[in-house]
Amino acid sequence: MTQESGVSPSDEVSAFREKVLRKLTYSVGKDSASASDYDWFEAVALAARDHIIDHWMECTRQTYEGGCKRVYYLSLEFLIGRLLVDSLSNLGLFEVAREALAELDVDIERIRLLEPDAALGNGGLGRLAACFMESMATLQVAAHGYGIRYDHGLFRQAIVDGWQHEQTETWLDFGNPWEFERPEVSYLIGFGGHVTAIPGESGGEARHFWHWAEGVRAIAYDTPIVGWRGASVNTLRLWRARAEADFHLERFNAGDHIGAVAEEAKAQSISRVLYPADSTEAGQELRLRQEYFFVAASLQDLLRRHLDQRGTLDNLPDYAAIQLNDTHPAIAVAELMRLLVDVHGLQWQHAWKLTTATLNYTNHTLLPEALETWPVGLMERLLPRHMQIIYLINAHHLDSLRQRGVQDAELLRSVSLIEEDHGRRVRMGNLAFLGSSSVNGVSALHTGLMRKTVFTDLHALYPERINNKTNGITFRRWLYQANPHLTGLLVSSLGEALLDDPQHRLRDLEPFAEQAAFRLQFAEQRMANKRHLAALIQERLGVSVDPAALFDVHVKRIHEYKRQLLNLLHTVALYHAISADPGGDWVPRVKIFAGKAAASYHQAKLIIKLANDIARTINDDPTVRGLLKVVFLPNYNVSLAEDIIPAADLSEQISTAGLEASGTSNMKFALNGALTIGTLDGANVEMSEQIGREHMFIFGLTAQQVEARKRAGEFNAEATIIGSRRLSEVLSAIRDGAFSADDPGRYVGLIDGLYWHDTYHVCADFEAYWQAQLEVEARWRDPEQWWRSAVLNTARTGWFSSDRTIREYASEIWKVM
Ligand code: T68
Repeated sequence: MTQESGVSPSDEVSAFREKVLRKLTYSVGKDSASASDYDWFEAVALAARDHIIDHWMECTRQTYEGGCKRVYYLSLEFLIGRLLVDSLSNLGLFEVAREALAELDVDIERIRLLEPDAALGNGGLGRLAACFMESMATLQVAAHGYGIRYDHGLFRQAIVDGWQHEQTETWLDFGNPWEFERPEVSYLIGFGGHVTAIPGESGGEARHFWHWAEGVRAIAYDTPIVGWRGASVNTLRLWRARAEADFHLERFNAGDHIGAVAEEAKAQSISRVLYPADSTEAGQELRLRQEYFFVAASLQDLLRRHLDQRGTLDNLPDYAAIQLNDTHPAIAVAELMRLLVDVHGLQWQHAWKLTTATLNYTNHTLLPEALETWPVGLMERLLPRHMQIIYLINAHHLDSLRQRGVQDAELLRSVSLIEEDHGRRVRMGNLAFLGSSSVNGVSALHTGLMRKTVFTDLHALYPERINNKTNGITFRRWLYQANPHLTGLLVSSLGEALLDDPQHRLRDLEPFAEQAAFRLQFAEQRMANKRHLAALIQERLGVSVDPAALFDVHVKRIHEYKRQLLNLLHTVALYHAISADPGGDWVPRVKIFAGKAAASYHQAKLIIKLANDIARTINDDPTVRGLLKVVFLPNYNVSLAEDIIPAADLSEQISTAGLEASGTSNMKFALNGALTIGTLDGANVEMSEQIGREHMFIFGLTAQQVEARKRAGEFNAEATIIGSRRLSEVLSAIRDGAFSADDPGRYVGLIDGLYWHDTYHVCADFEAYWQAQLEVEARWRDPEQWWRSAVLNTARTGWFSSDRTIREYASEIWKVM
């Protein structure tokens, strides 16, 4: 778990102990006799924070004095999880803290669990941002993360009678020991109103003035992010929305008490919750407000910092690189132009050069429903000046193409910033593309598809712009902290140096895969994790599972394209097979599911219910004799992932090929020694190149084959179903209510949908998946081969370190290395 494996020097331990006691007394206001576990947690966090602050100030000073270029990572999501062990471990203080607390009769393993997860993200995109922040601090890339300090992060998922219920998440209820409120760092962000212009002198450019109608204050909250061995400390600056005091006080004084409060509530709603449902018009508007709010505050903040230090904006791109995490901050293109032209008086062309040289954009999805567009009417109402700027960018863009001889009306339509077909809308992807010097995808396959599909025409016009940066994960959290057992084994085999350069040194593990004694130790370490997970399953669900069984794990957001349904069909097929031959030589398996569905995504919520229905039926069926168990663990989050992933034997990465941009849990599982069953989708493709296909279970249609079927309109699965007795029986059982006696019709629509329009090719891939699962069982029956593959998975996953990814961003996009 930490780099200090031996005993900690006793003076360090006693110094830390004293520090914790001081924090407990003077910051928490408790004495050790009356302190609750949470009080202890807070005291330890504050003690750790002191250590970080020393490094933090030093780093900030060095960056300032060194005058180096800074990276700004703009993201509407940072899925951080807990920070206590992360911070202590990166500071080399975890063992010190453990011993210091033990002397005080406090168990660090117990108090660490009291820290709530900072769940300011939905899934992979937000977790990637958190991994990147840690890697940037480790690699001493001077970086600021910018986002929103949501009062409520992603909802807490409760499973009631098998159905998902969303509950408000309250991570700030007991305060947040990691953050610093900076009331002095605040900006006024405008919305609405109108624009006036005065003509430029002697034919020059006109000057525009945006008279916004409503002002919301953005207040900074800073969290220090410490890198491995305290290498450097960067800042995550999150904005909280507050009503502008003068605004509502005037109304209040004028007697409009309700109006004044409403004003305040409206302003504060901007940072109230992560991603409000966007299916209603009101929700959409709030989302756009969030996007503009944090972009405007962040850009003002970084321009102020730049001007303080350089006195001019002319060299902005030499000292600042901004990365837009998906299109959510894409309004930055128009806002930076507005700040440069309207506020700082730069000429349009000059401003455009600076903007495009400073901004870069990462795309995370090609799913049409996830590509952001905003109604022109809404933009005009909320951000009237930005809409003008977007029109002007578009006019320059289309003019320059015509000048280059592009006449094709169809092409011009497709690369325009405005979509004309379904009511006029602003295409944020195109805006981000045009406003950036680099546009990247997150895996080789995904980047290739970006060029061929969503951005095909823009790519033809700007062939240099799209590039690939395959995702990565931070090994500090996902190996050292999540899996101390395995980390200990790796360190004792490869030496301490592994911890400083796992990306390259893990390869040295390869020869160990051939040693029976090592494979045994490897399996034993993982068995400890499996016992821990089994206990957690027992505690949370009351289901007992055998740690010796094959732990087959499918955890991620619930989405049709991720195909949890395909796994459930396999589960039922296996159940049928076991029931038909209960005395057969079956591989005992535990199917473990977890994940949240968007509150408004009915089909995904139905799939959760189906998983729970299937789990209940199978777990209660005595003929199965425990050979197959199914569990759905509620409230999947970063902390639960840290418990589940190190205990998995089989990692399910079975999305419809071409639809998962990258995936990152696939990397976490492989690093921890699980074998992957997966399609050739996202980063699975590169994983199979690194790890070797023979150490994974690759099956199913390729992205090309999926595309060909789509083009041919092959969505009707009837023939496929008729051709597979196994599949037919599974579908009939589910459809006819075998798992839903209380409501036999519950799954009729779901199953009929598969027959007539199998959008995600679940049926088409079913037989191949079944065969791949048979291979899994064959390998599992041969422990020598299984554990050999497992060790090689760990040994060959080094390339998926987010340190590697960040080095690529730093040298090729940001030019800071
Ligand atoms: C994920 N995207 C990709 N989106 O699905 C995954 N989207 O393949 C990839 O590994 C990961 O990004 C990192 O690159 C997301 O997580 C969102 O969370 C999201 C949120 C709001 C709107 C759209």
